[in-house]
Amino acid sequence: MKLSGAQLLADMLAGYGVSHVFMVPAVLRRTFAEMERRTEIKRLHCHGEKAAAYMADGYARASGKPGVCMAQVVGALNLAAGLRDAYLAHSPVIAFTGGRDPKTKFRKVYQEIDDVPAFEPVTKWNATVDAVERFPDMVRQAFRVATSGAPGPVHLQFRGNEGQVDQEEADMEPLVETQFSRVPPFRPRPDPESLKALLSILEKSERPVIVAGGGVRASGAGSELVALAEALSIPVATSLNGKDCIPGTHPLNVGVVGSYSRESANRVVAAADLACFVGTSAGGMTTHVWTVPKIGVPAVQIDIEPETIGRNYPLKAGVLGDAKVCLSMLLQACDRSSASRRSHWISSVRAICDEWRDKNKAALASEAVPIRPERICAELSRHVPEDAIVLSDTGHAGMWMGGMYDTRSPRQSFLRSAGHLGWAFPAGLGAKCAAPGRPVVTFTGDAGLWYHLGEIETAVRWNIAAVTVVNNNASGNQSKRGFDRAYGGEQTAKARELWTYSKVDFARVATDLGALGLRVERPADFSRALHEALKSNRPAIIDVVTDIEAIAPAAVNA
Ligand SMILES: Cc1ncc(C[n+]2csc(CCOP(=O)(O)OP(=O)(O)O)c2C)c(N)n1
Repeated sequence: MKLSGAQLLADMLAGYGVSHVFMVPAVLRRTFAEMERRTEIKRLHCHGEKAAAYMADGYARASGKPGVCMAQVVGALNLAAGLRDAYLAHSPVIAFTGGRDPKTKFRKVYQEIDDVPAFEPVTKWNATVDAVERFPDMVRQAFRVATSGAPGPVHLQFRGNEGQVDQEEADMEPLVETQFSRVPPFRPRPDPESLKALLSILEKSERPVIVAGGGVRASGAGSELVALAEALSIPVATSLNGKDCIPGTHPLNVGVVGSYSRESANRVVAAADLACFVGTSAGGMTTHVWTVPKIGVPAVQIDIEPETIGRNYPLKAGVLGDAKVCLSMLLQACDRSSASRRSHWISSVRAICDEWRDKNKAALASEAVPIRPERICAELSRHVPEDAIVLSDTGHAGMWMGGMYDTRSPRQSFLRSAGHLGWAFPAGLGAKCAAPGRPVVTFTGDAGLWYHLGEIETAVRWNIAAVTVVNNNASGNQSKRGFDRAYGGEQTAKARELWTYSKVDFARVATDLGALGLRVERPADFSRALHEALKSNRPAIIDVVTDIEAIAPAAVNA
């Protein structure tokens, strides 16, 4: 079949089920023209390449389908910067850029450097497409790598600063392997012996805890996780990335463990006599730099990546396989009568969780003005619809939402920035593109929103009806504690210049840009604003005026 690269690429992306691409022009221009002629794919041009990458990332995490973002040669590193969070979060993002032409490279071509090495640390696969005949196999490999194993970003650089290789023609077939159009394409089954060994340790333990991570959500294994925890009476802590694997309201859920966490989860994991890691790399964030649990505590681990099993904790048993398959096999084989061994443990776990709730009750219900962030989290726990996708930025936003927010239903999704401030707002727009039928509610600080404020205009232009809640304290006050320390305990007015901003009414900014802008100054008004925003079917910014002195509790209290 004689096709241009542009025609083939448009057909293949449609074949893989891509509904939106996020980019800053000008790259693959002919491909965009062919998308319009041949497909239903929406082509969203954004105000920055990093935001485009974050939108693709939010799209990918919300749907499990690869998110596609693009940039021309001079925007390539801006796009690479945006892949860093997807890489850390194991999110299947596919990035296309324009790149150097062998006919002109090394001649000081306008805007050009060798971008390829910069993609190396933020991708699972980083490759160049130099001949149009290679489009079909390279695109298939991009989807294969992005979705398989532990998912992650992929970069293809197309020849020509704008990827003009897409103009050329060849005999090509737009063959699509739909298996790789979403995560997970494979569900590897574990070795039965290794699973048996793990189960026997689990059954014998008296104070076990499961630590569930993003691998459980990627595998769609939340219900198997909950069923196993119930069958064996094992409390579940999650990483921030795995927060939606078990509803916040489930009696066995002790909360998010680690640094951006809930104190009850850290106390339970610290008191456990066995840690069972499932779909988590047990990295620094989830273990509060390998102190919760302490290294040396008996541990077992299930993961789809062989090199993750045992990397951070010496193991009594390790199992290689898909989380959903492993958990359902454990459920089938387990001896439910062993649960009685853990009744004491479950009572003390409940007491720890109740203590946390009592301790935070006042803050969660606070009527204070300016508003306390804990109250916003409590309002969100109560009023966000059961099928919503909730996103949280990092820093303080991650601490507040990791610790204080509860999902109410297995149908609710929770997506979080893996460390980059400013990720959540554009990621929320991408999530809404991926799941237009689901409510999307993003929680961010004002410093986080500032990064990609211009994307409010993108949301208005495409009527992306995501709701963004801004914890607006006119500062990046997570940094306050650190600067207090740096200044020997007391800050000067000059010191505050390092982390405070002007007071801005983001509801007004949003209104001026054509979105729905709502400002909330009193806690009692929040739920009405949230309902109005969700009902409006428009992009909405809820600007909440909060207390600059509110600092999230530290992960571990001595
Ligand atoms: C790309 C990036 N740069 C810097 C940081 C460091 N950082 C973490 S939180 C924070 C300030 C957060 O401010 P805001 O979003 O307003 O929330 P607040 O702390 O005020 O609640 C900064 C600068 C980061 N996480 N990511």
